[in-house]
Order: sequence, then structure tokens, then C-alpha cells
Amino acid sequence: MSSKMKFVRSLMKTAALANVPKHIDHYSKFSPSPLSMKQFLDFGSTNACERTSFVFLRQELPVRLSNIMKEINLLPDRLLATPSVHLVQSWYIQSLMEILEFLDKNPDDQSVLETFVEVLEDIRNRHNEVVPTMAQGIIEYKDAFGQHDTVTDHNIQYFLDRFYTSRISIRMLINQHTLVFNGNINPAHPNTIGCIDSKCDVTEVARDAYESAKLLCEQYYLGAPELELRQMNANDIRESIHISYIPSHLYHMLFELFKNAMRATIETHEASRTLPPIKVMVALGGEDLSIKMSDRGGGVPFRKTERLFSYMYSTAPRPSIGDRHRAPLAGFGYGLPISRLYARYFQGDLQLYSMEGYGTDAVIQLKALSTDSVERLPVFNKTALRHYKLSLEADDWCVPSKEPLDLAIYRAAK
Ligand code: W6P
Repeated sequence: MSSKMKFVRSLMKTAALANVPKHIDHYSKFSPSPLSMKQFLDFGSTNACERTSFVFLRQELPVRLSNIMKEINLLPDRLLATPSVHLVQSWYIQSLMEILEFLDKNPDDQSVLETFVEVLEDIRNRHNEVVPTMAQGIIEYKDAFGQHDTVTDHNIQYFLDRFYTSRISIRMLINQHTLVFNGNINPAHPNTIGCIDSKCDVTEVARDAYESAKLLCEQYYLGAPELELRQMNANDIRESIHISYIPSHLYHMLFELFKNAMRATIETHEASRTLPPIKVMVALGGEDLSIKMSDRGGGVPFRKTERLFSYMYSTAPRPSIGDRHRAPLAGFGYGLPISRLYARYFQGDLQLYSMEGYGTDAVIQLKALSTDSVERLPVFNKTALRHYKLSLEADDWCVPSKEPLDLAIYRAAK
């Protein structure tokens, strides 16, 4: 390339960059369009039309990107100013610009469709390290501005839940498009369309997740608790349990729960020769698929259960080298909060019920019907804006006083 051409290119790039805020303003005015599991499956089956998918995504991806980019801008200045958050922000800007390039392209041109797939794959790779990079941003923030105040804790929790949900959804759209239109039909799994399995075998995924957690557990401790797996398919008691779901999401959640349950079990039974098993119950009803995982790992005080889902707390104590024996198996990082986001992403949930002194039940709720499994997506609007702005107000519940109440002052007043 001639130097003159390079110069022209760089001018064009600067011009494109200057227009980014306008594009973000424009696209963030649209609400994201949540897709149902059924719509995802339709995109990838009989009427699989790459052109339709392309036309949808070149609008929908900028909408989802812009909605969340608006919220990044509302982060506390001191967090927004960290190098890590800047880096993440630059990835979003770059990716948005690359998709906007396709606005004036012809959807009937096969080469346009092919380039689009390549660009999507590049975008997906660019954003691979978003979670650890944001975590680094939180560490930088905490190092500079002290440990936790409840306001920023709440703000960061609110933002990251929405930000990571948005990210999960964008990667889902990209994965479906690139997998379905790269001519990849997986002969080993005829029921899979992209990353969705229309007959996801829940107990099989649970066993896989258990086996991986067990291997990890055995590397750091002398053993691992056994698994007791039961199921109840109320629709047909002879049939095993299948739903339309993303096996990788389910695996991620179960693997995380198994690691936590194993660690708790082993650490509270160190002295004894036997380990109580981890019991998993899978139940399928008319609308719900529920998975309960019970451990007898001594439980967590109720006061502390919320912390297990807190980004601010889980970013706090970096496992020290001397503590390496307990570090790798669960308890640090964003495993639990992000698992809950996976469950909520298709209208499910993940909850913990702990009994201190005994053990913990972790329950995953999923929608059994593909018509109920609809993406749950954040939208940037006035309500979201209020969450970032009004946080400095006083709490509307009394602060319990630690001082004994001096009733004498009331007697004196009489
Ligand atoms: C615990 C703490 C925990 C978190 C998640 C799942 C299971 C468990 N067990 O003691």
C-alpha cells in the first residue's frame, strides 16, 4: 500500500471513529429483540436462510452492543478510567464499527455473507478475555480506592450482571450464525443446531460435569465425594429427561456447583474417613425442569450467601501461593454469579439454600418448554439510568444500632 493510501485510510478510520457516538446513540434507542429457543432452532433448520440471518444480525448486533455501551459509559468515573475498562471499551467500539461496515452491502452477494461470518468470528475472538479483563479493572479500582463501599458494590453488581448477560446473548447470536452457516452439521449429534441441543440429556450433562469436577478435586485432595443421581420425569416416568437447551451453558452451571459442593464437603469432613455423597435430583414437570444439588459440606451462614454471587467480593482475596492447595477448586472468580446469569438468560434461575452447620442445596430452575425459553435481555432506558444515578440516597430501612437503647431519656421526658 502506498503511503498516500495509508494516509487516506487512517483519515477514514478517524472519521469512522468520530461517528461512533452517533451510531451508539442511534442504535441504543432500539430495544434488543429477545429470541425464543424455537426461533433459534428455526434459524438453523429447514428454512435456514443465511441472508435472513445476516439482515437480522447487522441490525440486532449493533442494537445489543450500543445498549450496553451506553451503560459502560455510566460506570463510576474511577472505574471507567482504569486501563482494563478502557481496553474492553475499545473492543466494543472496534466490533461495532466492523459490523456497521455491512450496512451498505448487498445481502444477495454470497461473498458478503462469507466475509460477514469471518468478521463475526474475529469479533468473538477479540472479546474472549472480557471477563478476566473486567475483573482486572475491579482489582485496579479496589487497589486505588479502598475495599468495598455498598454503593459501588451495588452499582458494579447491577452493571456486571447486565453486561455479562448482554455478552452471553451476543456470543449466542454469533455462535449460532457462524456454526449454522459454516456448513457444520454434526453427524454425531443430529439434534444439535449450532450450540443448541433440541434433546439435551440433562442427567448426561450432570454426569459429565461431575466427572470433570471429580478429576479436578482428586488432584488437590485425596478423594472426591460420590455422586447420587436421581430423576423424576413426571410426564413419562419411563423416559429420561430431555429439553431444548445449550449443553455448554448447563455444563458450566453444574460444573461450578459440583466444584463448590465438593470443596465444602471435603473441607468439613477432613477429619473423618468417609465423605457424604453429593445428591442430585433432576425433575421434569409440565413447565419446569429443576435440578437440585445437595451437599453436606457444613453450609454457609445466611448473612454470607449473597456474597457468593458478588463480583466485588469474589474479586477480593486473590488466592495466595501458600494457599494453593485450596485455590483451584472453586470459591474464587466469577463462577457462581455467571452461572446464575446463564440460568436466567433463558428465563430460569439459580439459587442457594444453605443450612449453616449442615449443608447446602443449590437449585437450578429451567424452562422445560422451548416456547417459554426466551432470552432475558437488559435494555438501556430511564429505569436503567436511574439505577446508576440515584444510588447515593439514604436507605429506606433503619440501620440496626449496636448501642443498647437508653430508656431513661423517655422517663425523664415524662
Ligand atoms: C457450599 C457453598 C456452595 C456454593 C455453591 C454450591 C454449593 C455450595 N456448598 O458450602
